[in-house]
Amino acid sequence: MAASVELLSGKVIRVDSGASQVDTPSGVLRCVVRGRLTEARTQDKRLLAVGDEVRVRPLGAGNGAIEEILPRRTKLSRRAVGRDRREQVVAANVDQVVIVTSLLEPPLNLNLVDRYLVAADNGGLGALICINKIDLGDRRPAEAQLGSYMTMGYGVVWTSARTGDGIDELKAGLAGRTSVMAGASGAGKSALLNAVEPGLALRSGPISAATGKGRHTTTFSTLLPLGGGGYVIDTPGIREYTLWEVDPTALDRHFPEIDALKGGCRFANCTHSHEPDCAVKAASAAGKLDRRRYESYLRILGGLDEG
Ligand SMILES: Nc1nc2c(ncn2[C@@H]2O[C@H](COP(=O)(O)OP(=O)(O)OP(=O)(O)O)[C@@H](O)[C@H]2O)c(=O)[nH]1
Ligand SMILES: [Mg+2]
Ligand SMILES: [Zn+2]
Repeated sequence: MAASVELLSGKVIRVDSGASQVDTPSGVLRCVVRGRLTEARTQDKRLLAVGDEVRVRPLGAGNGAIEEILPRRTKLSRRAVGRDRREQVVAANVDQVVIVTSLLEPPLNLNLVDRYLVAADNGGLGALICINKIDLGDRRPAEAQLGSYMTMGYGVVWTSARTGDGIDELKAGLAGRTSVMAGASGAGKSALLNAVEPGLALRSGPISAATGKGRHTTTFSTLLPLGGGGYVIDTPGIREYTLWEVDPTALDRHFPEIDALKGGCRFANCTHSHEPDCAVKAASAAGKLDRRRYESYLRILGGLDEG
């Protein structure tokens, strides 16, 4: 009788339609997913996500079969783009999202930062805001805009992958935990990781002179171990980020400064958009609430209503 082969514990480091890569105590294995598992989780666009903890049956010659996907501690999800509107898990079992936006080229995008902050909070993740490419211009106007985030307690790091400014701070923010880098294409996610850890040698590419946007240089999410401990997931930049399963009546919970005001609204289920006697709207009109953040809230709320 053949001895039963023990299953290995592994971590998914890359997801591919054919075979995914799983880091196990026996090295990185190319793995297929067992057929019976593919029947479950039909809600997900993909069954597996980078960062998933799995149990693998080794098949020899560097191959394996994923027998079990362990429950996810946390996840960063979005709604898939295009026709397929199912959930897409961008990363599983991560502790924080590092939201990268460049100061310039492409321009600062705080509305995207706000979306990611909501997604992070909704998925049980921390967040670190990273303003990159500070070598390209005056950062003072951006500092004024970021002030309200710092007041709310969000960490903000100012970096230049080119000059090395702020890289030690980013490195300290990544150490010892699992992070996912997120943001627009061309913001410098891969360049930052190369600056933090030159051995990674990730591809980083110029933005388009014609559109001023990135060219989607990174095409796969990959989980990378960090020398000082911890992991980081580099992801492909996105064009749009549509939230997944955020309850419109609870969106305000993900905006700490709006959440703090809503007790003064006439209606307990106020969405702070059209209702009378809304304390949030009043605070915005009186200049007591960052107007741009309030507009960002309303824009996200409008998108959620589309369903
Ligand atoms: N001046 C300047 N350029 C930078 C900086 N960081 C990145 N870049 C440049 O910006 C371009 C885009 O960088 P990437 O690292 O490929 O950006 P990305 O966010 O990984 O983009 P995708 O993989 O497409 O999502 C490259 O030409 C980088 O050299 C920076 O701090 N300053
Ligand atoms: Mg990249
Ligand atoms: Zn209200």
